[in-house]
Order: sequence, then C-alpha cells, then structure tokens
Amino acid sequence: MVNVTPDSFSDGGEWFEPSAAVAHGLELLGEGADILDVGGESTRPGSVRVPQDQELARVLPVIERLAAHGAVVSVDTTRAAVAERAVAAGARIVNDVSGGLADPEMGRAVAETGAAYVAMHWRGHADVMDDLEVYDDVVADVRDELAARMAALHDDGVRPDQLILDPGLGFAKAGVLNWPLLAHLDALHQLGRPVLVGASRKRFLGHLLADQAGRPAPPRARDDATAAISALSAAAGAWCVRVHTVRASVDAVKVAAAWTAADGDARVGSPGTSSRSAPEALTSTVALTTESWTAGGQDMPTWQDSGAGNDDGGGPR
Ligand code: PMM
Repeated sequence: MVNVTPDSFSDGGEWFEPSAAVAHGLELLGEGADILDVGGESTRPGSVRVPQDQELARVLPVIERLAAHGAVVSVDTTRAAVAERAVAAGARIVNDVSGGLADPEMGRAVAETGAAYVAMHWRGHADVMDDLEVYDDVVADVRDELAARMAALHDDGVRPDQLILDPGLGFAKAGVLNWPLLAHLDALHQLGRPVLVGASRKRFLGHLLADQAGRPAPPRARDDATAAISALSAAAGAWCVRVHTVRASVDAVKVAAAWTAADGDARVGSPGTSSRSAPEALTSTVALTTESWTAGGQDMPTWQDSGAGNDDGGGPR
C-alpha cells in the first residue's frame, strides 16, 4: 500500500511526498505486489477527515505516475469525486472502506466508471468507529451488512462482477472480534464474490503479540504475524491480501498454494469450499497492492480500462 498521508497508524507518513510514494510503490511492485493501493486519508482510529481538495492533491500525482509505469492501481477513498478523478488518472480499482456508506454518490460513480470496487464492511468514520462495536454474531452480522451493501450498490447500477468484498478488520471491531471473521472467511465467500483481507499491522495483532507487561507490539513488529495471516487467508480462498511489506506475504501465498495443491481434490468441492479457486490458480496470481494485496487467484474482478495513464511506460511490470 502507498499511504500518502502524514499520519497513517502503521507507516507513519513515510511516503507523504509524491516522489517518495511513487518510489515506494515501484519498490513494492518489484517485490511482487500485483496492485498498488494509494490512499490520501488516514483511517486510523480517532483520525479526523482531510478536506477533499487535499485528498485529491495527495493521491492524483501518485496514481498518474504509478499507472504510467503500468501498475494496477487502486485508490483508497470513501469519496465519489475522488474515486472518479482517480479512475480518470489511471486507477482501475476503487477501494472504499465504507462500502459506499460514507458518500451516497459512490455507487453511481463506480457504476459509471466501470472500475472494480472493494466494498469493505464499515459502520462509521474513524472518529466514532470504536463506539460501534456491538454485534449479535460478528460473522453473521458482517456478512448480512455486506449483503445489504451489495443490494444497494446493485440498485445504483454497479454490476456484481465489479465487486470485491472485505470484512473490514479493525473497523468497528475490537481485538477479539477480528478472529472469528478470519476463521469464517467462508461466510463472505457465500456472497459469491472475491474476498480481500486487510489485517496488516492492525491493533488486534499488536494485542496478540503483547509483551509480558501487556504492552501491544508496535506496528512494525506485526509483520511476521501479518504474513501468517496472508498464508492462512490464501489457503482459505481469499482473493487478495492488503499488506505493508510485500515479500513475506508473496512467499506466504506461495506456501499456501503449494500446500493446498498437495491437498488436491479432497478439498475442492468439499462443504464450504465451492467458491474457492482451484489450488493451482493461487500460484499464478500473487496479487498485491501498494497497500499491497496478495490475490489468492480467484477470478479477477472486471474493470474497464480507463485508458488514462496506462500506456506501459516501461516500469517494472
Ligand atoms: N485497512 C486500512 C485502510 N484501507 N482497505 C481495505 N480494503 N481493507 C482494509 O482492511 C483497510 C483498507 C487501514 O490500514 P492502513 O492505515 O494501514 O492503511
């Protein structure tokens, strides 16, 4: 991922300057990322929103330049206007952590652009999300709320094949609530679309890896656990993992692919696995974004090539 923000919780504004963000994105591609996710607004718990103009000024130059290098770019935004401008600048995927709830125009914008769309489970902006963590059954509630988003997006004209679903780990979910969502990715697969998992460096990993005094592990000390989740997610049929450090997750996905392939037909078609890709497919697409995503090899969602900035400029891919 390429966070063009001064205050992302996990990489602390390291890539705030456009040229640094572009260089970082190219480096991630070189490490095996398939998709670069460019965001200009932090979603860290408690953070306040940045004005739209500022968000645009942060992401557009980075998207243009990465797309010109031939990268598949996604824009991490909850604003329809930013999504539209980003697609015009070369982004092919809109990654909306609000699943269309933050901006009523988002569905229409996604339908009109034809971009692929990541609909993440969300209940409220970062300043209030920690107060919205009440669930009867976190897995069933997240699945049902995402199903409701799919229906609303469909009403706005979004085609089902544009959609990718995401459980929204850490968003209105306290530490322990995240594990059942990971353990039951099959519940999201029941909705019939590829699933993206964004666990990288999140708070629940900090708590898992706390020291003896109970102090959470700092974000950078969560990368090995992130790679473990990448392996397990890929083995569970996830299409993509969104990570900060790419190489370990690329390797993790390869391990999952080899492991699953060795399991052969015993798994394919067994209960709860019908929406999974054939195991070999896992190896052929290790999809990552600059927030990097490791795709686990299911059908790529479709998007219309915007044609903007996508002429292969001789970049690493
Ligand atoms: N998490 C963050 C930001 N964007 N997008 C998707 N689709 N899924 C996520 O889980 C997600 C996201 C927050 O993490 P960051 O501050 O490290 O980017």
